Amino acid sequence: MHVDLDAFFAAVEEKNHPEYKGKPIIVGADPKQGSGRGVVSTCNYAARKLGIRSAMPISRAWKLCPQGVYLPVNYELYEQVSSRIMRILRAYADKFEQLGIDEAFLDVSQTTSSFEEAEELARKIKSAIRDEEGLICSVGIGPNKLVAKIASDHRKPDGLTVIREDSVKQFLRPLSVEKIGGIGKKTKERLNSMGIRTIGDLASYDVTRLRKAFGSWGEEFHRMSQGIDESEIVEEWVTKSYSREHTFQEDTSDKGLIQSTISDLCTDVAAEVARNGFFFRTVTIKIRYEDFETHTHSRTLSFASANPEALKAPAIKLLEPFLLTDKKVRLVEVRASSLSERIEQRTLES
Ligand code: TTP
Ligand code: MG
Repeated sequence: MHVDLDAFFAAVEEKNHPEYKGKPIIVGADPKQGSGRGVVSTCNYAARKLGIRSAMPISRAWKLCPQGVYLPVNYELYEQVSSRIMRILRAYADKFEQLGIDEAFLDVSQTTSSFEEAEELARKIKSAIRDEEGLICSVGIGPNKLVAKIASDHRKPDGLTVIREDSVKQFLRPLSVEKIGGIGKKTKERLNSMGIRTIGDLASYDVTRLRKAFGSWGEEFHRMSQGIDESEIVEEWVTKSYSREHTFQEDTSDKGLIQSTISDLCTDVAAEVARNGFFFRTVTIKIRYEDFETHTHSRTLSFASANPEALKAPAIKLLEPFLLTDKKVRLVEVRASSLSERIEQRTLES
């Protein structure tokens, strides 16, 4: 199950200020009567009706709707509301993974025994968020994370979309390729220039040609276009682990810098693991974009190690898909977990 709040920042403002109800609310940079720089973070659905969207220049939003309510981003407030919502959601999940400030994956495959039961649970979750926080969310339910996330976005606001295994292909076929997480604007344009517009186009495209164009990502795109996704829900760091994070001085899209930062963090983390007498098996990276969307991805090795290279190689690989977007990166983190105590190697003589 994937849960995503509707018009999150704007909805929090609307709830705190009943006097704004029904008006277009735009959260983001100061419009300064039309001469402001910067962009729209988000806006409510009344503003979306007028054509305003996230990431649009604020000056353009002003042109479309000078009579709207313009508010600065109060990130601290949204984060407080977010953490209360995440606490509510977590209680319904067997396994829980927060993805961004307003979205999370819930593994409910143990708690529920059918898609009908999962749907019923989703209704309960929607009511709980409405009753306790006065906010509306959309929920997607599917056989895996990929499908659930696309489904939650399908009928916003206040959506509830259930996609069973046997209707995955039919559901995905007509959708634009950019609905697939990891396919950003640039990749979408390259796909379009190859005549690939819908997920259906991608699914029926020759995989060898995709591989030539995008390397191993071509194969991954092809798998995703068929609704295949075996990635697991990554629980927050519950087990003991060692980690280091780095916030860039300025948000960056310099891939070389991001990779070398990850590599340096790996060196430090591996050294700390070794110093404390442990081996690690699980490597996790976290990446936060300029808009605070945050992703974590892990891989568990088949062997335990304290070697920095054993951390670096998978960390760099896990990072790759997150560098395909146009968004700038704010923060990266490397974590080593699934620790085991290091047993000193005995020599033959001893
Ligand atoms: P989203 O879930 O993408 O957007 P949303 O919740 O505003 O609207 P929707 O109903 O379509 O889900 O992002 C969550 C919050 O992240 C959003 O409220 C504001 C912030 N954000 C930005 O600051 N910049 C952006 O470009 C986007 C997309 C979101
Ligand atoms: Mg949202």
